[in-house]
Amino acid sequence: MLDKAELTTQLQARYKDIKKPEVKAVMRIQDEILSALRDHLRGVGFIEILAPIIGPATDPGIRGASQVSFDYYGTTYKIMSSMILYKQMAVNSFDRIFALSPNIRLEPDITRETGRHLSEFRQLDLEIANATYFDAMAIGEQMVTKAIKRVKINCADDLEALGRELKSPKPEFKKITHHDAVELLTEKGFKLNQGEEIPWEAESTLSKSFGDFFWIIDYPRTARGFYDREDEARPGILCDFDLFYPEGYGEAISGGEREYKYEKVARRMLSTGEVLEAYRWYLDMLKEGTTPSAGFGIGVERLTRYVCGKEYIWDSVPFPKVPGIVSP
Ligand code: ASN
Repeated sequence: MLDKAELTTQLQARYKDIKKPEVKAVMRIQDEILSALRDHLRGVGFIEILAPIIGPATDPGIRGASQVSFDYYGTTYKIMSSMILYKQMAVNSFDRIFALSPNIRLEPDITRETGRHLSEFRQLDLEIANATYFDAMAIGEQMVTKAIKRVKINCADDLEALGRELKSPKPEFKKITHHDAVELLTEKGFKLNQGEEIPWEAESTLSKSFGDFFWIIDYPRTARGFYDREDEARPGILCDFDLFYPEGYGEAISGGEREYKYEKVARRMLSTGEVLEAYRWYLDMLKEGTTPSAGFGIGVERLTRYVCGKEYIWDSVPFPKVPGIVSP
């Protein structure tokens, strides 16, 4: 990997690199991926809505990254770290919605070394009214499988130019619980705790050891945001999931069933030190009664990186914003 100074020099001259055939091939593939995802979702009854970019509150569950706040006519506003709260609002209007959501997360400098973090990225975020997390996972695997199929057909030349031999995923993908994933990784020598998120290196190791996409389900409450629903029959366990790429590419999708009861959300928020007043419109909505839902987001640049077989995520986006680096 280039060091910080070299990468800065490279990224500051993006106006040169963007003309390169390899960069153009990635952008054409990205266009195909976006069209395929949209076509698939419209075909199964979703409508596309416009994502919010700013608002009084945003997603706090962003694994150590910082949010960006700014003054909005005398009120503190946030740039969306994810539009999760708004998705829960949108399912009161339509049963199946999706949006291409731009997100800002100021990731720690060190995450540059993972090759899979950007401080500005987009996720295709969707939400389904009255659905279970298994319904959402089924949509996720069909959608990813379709997109890869279309890229293989319509972008065969670009894939070849990039030297990428892209395997066709074979749903249904294997599902393992967070509990079993931690045990498996402990056997491989990782020092992990059951109540925590799985660190990136461990995720990559798991992702290398599976031959195809796979799901980790049922994360512990202590590892996730207040919006993932806790299973009443299994206290401490959430009805949620992540999808992982094979070949060591790590996380693809993150989502779950949503907590929609005011008292539960307020209790979870208070337990992690959130100030309820900051989430006023959201809590007012829950108090009034909101539609239960499940959904997820899939990082567009990470999907592009996997499909194109790129080592670094900054080679999977036209205008990369890499943690710690100042560039166009
Ligand atoms: N988009 C994710 C979801 O739907 C949330 C996130 O990005 N943290 O669950």
